Amino acid sequence: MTERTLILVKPDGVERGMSGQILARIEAKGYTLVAVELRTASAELLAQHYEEHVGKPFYESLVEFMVSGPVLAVVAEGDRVIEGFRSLAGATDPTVAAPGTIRGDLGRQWPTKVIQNLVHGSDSPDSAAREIGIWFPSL
Ligand code: RTP
Ligand code: MG
Repeated sequence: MTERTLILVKPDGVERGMSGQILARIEAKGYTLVAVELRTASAELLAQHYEEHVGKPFYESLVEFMVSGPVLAVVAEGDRVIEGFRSLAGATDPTVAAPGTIRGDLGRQWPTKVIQNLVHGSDSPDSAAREIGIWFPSL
């Protein structure tokens, strides 16, 4: 079933110059880019985006990291793209993410308070609809 997902290249990915190769992997998998925009997120926008994590021990560090530089916000479309991009991204912790995945190939452990793992991908159809509405209200 054709669907859409919200992908973010996080500040570590943009800063390390990996936006292009991450977009290339999304396209190589056969997904279509619907929207791509470089922007610096506000703490307010991130509180909406990471609603499920507000109040967790890592939340403040997560926001600090996510506002530390521009992110590349992407909407991608394709058959089962939500699950497919999560699979391309790999496990949350880049140290154990499988080789072949974005996090497994390009991520490494940083001595920071929060895991810096290059990308975000919506984790369900409900999350995708909610997150696309937050980042791209006109879509
Ligand atoms: P994301 O939402 O960014 O796609 O990542 P995810 O589903 O794989 O992981 P999630 O559990 O939703 O966590 C969101 C992001 O918060 C950071 N995190 N750091 N203990 C920690 O230091 C910790 N736990 C989570 C990561 O950047 C993670 O991707
Ligand atoms: Mg998540």
